[in-house]
Amino acid sequence: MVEVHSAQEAIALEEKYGAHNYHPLPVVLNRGEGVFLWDVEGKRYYDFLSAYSAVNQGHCHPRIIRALTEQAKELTLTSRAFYNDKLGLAERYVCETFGYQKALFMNSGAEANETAIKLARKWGYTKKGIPENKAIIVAAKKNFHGRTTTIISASTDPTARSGFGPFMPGFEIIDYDDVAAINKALANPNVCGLWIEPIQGEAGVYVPQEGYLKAAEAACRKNNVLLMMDEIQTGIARTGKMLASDHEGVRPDMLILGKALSGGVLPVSCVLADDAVMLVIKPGEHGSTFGGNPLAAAVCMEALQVVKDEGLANRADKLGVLFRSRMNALKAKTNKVTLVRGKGLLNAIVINDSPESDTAWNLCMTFAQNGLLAKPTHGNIIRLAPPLVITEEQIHECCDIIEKSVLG
Ligand code: IF1
Repeated sequence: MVEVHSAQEAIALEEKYGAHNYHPLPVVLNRGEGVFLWDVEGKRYYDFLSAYSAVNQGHCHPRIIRALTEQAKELTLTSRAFYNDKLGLAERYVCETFGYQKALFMNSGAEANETAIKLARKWGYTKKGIPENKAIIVAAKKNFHGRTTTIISASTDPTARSGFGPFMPGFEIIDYDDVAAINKALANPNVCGLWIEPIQGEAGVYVPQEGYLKAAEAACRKNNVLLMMDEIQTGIARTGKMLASDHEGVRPDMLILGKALSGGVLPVSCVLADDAVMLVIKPGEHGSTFGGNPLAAAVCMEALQVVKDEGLANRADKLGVLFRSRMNALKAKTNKVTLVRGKGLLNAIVINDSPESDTAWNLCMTFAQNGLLAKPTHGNIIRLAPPLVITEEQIHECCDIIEKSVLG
C-alpha cells in the first residue's frame, strides 16, 4: 500500500490533487479510538468535533466495526432491485426505536432531507389537495440541511449559495425561534411542510427558546402541515436525549436522521414517518443505489444498540451540564469568551472578536497544540462536541486544556 511520509506531504497532495472545497485545520490524522484521534506523527488529541456529531459512539467502536466486518464478508450491496436479508430488520429496528410505522433509508444527510422534501410535496398534492406545483415548504433562516442544489435553495448563507443559482422555487424562509412567524406562514393553504432543526448546529449551536418546538408542532397540527425535523446533527443522544425533539415531547411527522446512525462508519441516513405520509411515494418514484444496503443496515442496528447499551443520552445530559458549568466558570475569568450555549454535549463558545478576525481560528490552533481538536464556525464561534463515550474525568481534562489555551 502507498503511504504518505509526513503531514506536509499529505497536505500538499490534497492541495494539488483535491478540489479546494474545504479549509481544514493543518492536522493530518490516521487513527482514531473512542474519544481520541492520532496524527501521522503519533500525537494524540481529544476529538471535540466528532466528525460533526457522526461519531457519537466514539471512533472505531469495536462492536460497530465487528458488525461492519462480519457483514462485509457476507454481502455488501444488492441494490433495491432485489430484497436483502438485513434491510427489513434495520427498518423494524429504527421504527421501534423512534416510534414510527415506516422508514426510508438513504446515505447522506442531504439525501435524507431531499427525501423529506419529496414526501412533503407529494403528500401536499395527494392528501392536502394543494394545486399542482404550488406546494411550499417553510424553512428557517440560518438553517443547514446539506449542499444539494435544492437544499441550498432554502439556505440563507451566501457562501453556500452564491454562484450556484438558479434556485429551486417552493421555499419560504422565516426567522428561526419565532412562533408568530410560523403561525403566519403556515396559514397559507399551499404550505405542505415546516422544515426545521431543533437546535441550529451550523448557526453556531443556536438553541431556541423553550416551547418553540412544541408551538411549531401545534401550528403544524392546526394548519394540516407536516413537521419535518432535521435531527441529523442533534439526534442519536447528542443533546442528552435520544432526539432533541424529546426535550419538549414533540413528535415530528417526518424525522430525518443521519450521521451517528452509523457511528460514523459509513454514510447512513433515513426518514421516518407513518404510513399516511410514507406511502404517498410509490415504487419507482424515489431511491438510491446504495440506500438500504445490507452493510449499512447491519452497521446502523449495532450503532443504535451501542447508544442504548452504553446509556449515551444520559451521559451526554449529565456531562453537558458539567461542561457548560466549567465553560461558564472560564467565561467569568476572561473577557475572551462572551457566551456559552448548547444542550447535552452539543455546545459552543462565542469568542470576543468579530467573525472576520482569526482569533477563534488561532485559538483552535492552540487547542490542537495542547491536544484537543475543534473548529470555528462563522469566524468567532467554536463548536465543542466530543464523542459521547467521554468520561467525567476526561471532560475535566479537556476543560483544563481549553482553559489553559484561552487564558494563554
Ligand atoms: C459539511 C455545519 C455541522 C447537518 C444537518 C443535514 C446535514 C448536516 C442539521 C447534511 C451536515 C455538516 C456537513 C459538513 C459541515 C456540517 C456542519 F457546520 F455545516 F453545520 F455538522 F455543523 N442536516 N452538517 O448538520 O448532511 O449531507 O453532510 O451527510 O462540510 O458540509 P450530509
